[in-house]
Amino acid sequence: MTIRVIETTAFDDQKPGTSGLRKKVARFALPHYLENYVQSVFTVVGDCHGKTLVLGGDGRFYNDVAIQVILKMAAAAGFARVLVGQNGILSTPAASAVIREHKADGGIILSASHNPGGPKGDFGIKYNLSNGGPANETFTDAIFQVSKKITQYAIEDCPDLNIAQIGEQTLDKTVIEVIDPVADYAALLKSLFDFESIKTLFARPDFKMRYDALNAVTGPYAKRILEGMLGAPEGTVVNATPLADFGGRHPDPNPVYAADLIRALSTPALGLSFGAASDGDGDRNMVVGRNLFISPSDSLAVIVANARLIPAYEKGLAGVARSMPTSRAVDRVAEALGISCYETPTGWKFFGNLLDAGKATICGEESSGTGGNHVREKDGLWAVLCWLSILAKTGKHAETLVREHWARFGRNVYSRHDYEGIDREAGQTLMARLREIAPTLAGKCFTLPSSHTMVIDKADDFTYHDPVDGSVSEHQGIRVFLKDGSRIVFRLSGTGTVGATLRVYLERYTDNPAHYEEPVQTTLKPLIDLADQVAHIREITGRQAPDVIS
Ligand code: VG1
Ligand code: CO
Repeated sequence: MTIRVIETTAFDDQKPGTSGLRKKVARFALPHYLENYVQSVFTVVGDCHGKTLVLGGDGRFYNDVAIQVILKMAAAAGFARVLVGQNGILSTPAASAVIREHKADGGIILSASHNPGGPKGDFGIKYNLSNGGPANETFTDAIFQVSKKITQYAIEDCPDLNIAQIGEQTLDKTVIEVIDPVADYAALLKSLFDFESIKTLFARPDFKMRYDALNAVTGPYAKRILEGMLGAPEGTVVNATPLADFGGRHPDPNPVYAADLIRALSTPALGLSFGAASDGDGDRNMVVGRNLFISPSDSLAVIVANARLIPAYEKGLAGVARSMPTSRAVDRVAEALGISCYETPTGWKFFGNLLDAGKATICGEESSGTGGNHVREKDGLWAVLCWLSILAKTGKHAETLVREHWARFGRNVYSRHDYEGIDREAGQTLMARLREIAPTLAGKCFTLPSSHTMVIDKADDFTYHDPVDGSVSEHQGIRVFLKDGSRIVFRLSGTGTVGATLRVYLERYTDNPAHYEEPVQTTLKPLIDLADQVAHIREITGRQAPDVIS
């Protein structure tokens, strides 16, 4: 076998964002673009001899091409073994599970997650460390530094490998092991939950579930686990075949892109009682009750409040963590349970240290991400199994559990407004201006179009001090706290690939039951108006309204 060393020139835009490097497929397909990045990752890994790498992706367009390139580069780098998902498939949580189960040194996950796919869509690549979690900022910064100076990369000169059959083969001195993408992950979930109890739920005549895999990677996982192991009727999982372009859909499980599912749960003739969906790479989840979209922040709080009903957590939780923009509903539960609640920046990589150190057992984000300490990624199907366990043990419907939760803890009414693909400079101007005025906002009184007045208590730019390794992450979002306990957060997305995406997170706490059934956007109207007054969103972005409200 010959290793070819290819001369290359560096690209200046290979800086990983919130979750790996994401670009349009056309950019990734440029000569040397993918190879430069992969070589930069291997350079930061160091001497790869004797090491084991896990490799797989969400099956989106370009997954098959990239898998072959990476296998050949991994062999050239000297890895002892590469565990690759059959046909190049591994969901993000399954990749994390495989890394941990096989004590691999790291893993490459090919995905742009919730971003659209297809030839005109997005592609992405992410490196995870030996704990199964996304590489930390020190590691991703190092990749970027190397990528700016790279001059050559090494690749085996050989035909493409057959990765359709499970089993081992060798490429030069590297063992390439094609693995069943579902097996390790399914076994791990089985060890955490009471599958017999969930089976009785599926046998109940008043329980009917729909799981929408959005034509993305979770289809085969959900089919095998829900319909195979848990006895859900065939047809429970819909859109179950992963498609390279997700069937033209946006694989993001939120009320806009999974509107069908929400409608189905409001259609009595279908007889559905519980709905769930996941994203492109299977780490996100959305849960829906009858006539009720359950906000991810509330879902996290309900899971934590009822965690003792799940075998893996029956002895209680060490602590919980949420990303800063996530609503503070879970904080109230943590307080009632007498456990710590950590607040981290956006992105799963910040939870890794807390999970490794045993400080947190369950973590969550407002963007439909929830996960436990069984892996180091958020985990869509795991979250759904948490819900199914709780439904099975309590015998209650999801919407009842949520309403009982509000009655006990009050409701953190919550919404996120996204302004997608705005002008990059406009986005930066808006944030820079906010950062500048934040220290002057305390005590300021704003009169809204409704004549309602609101007083700001304090505002800042969130800085995270990692309690485990002492690292500091600055500029993680502008937080505006109101005197009445409400909060607005502003930040720019780190996963978009076109212009800039402004995210505005709105949260208002109420323990007045009269508000519980009011439309969320109505309850939040004063905050929506205030956000525009403080940040001049319409004026600076030229947009009159958000593109996506979740
Ligand atoms: C978004 C979400 C964030 C999530 C990240 C990766 O990041 O807000 O909570 O961790 O996507 O999720 P951003 O920077 O665009 O706000 V996934 O499922 O796309 O890997
Ligand atoms: Co995802």
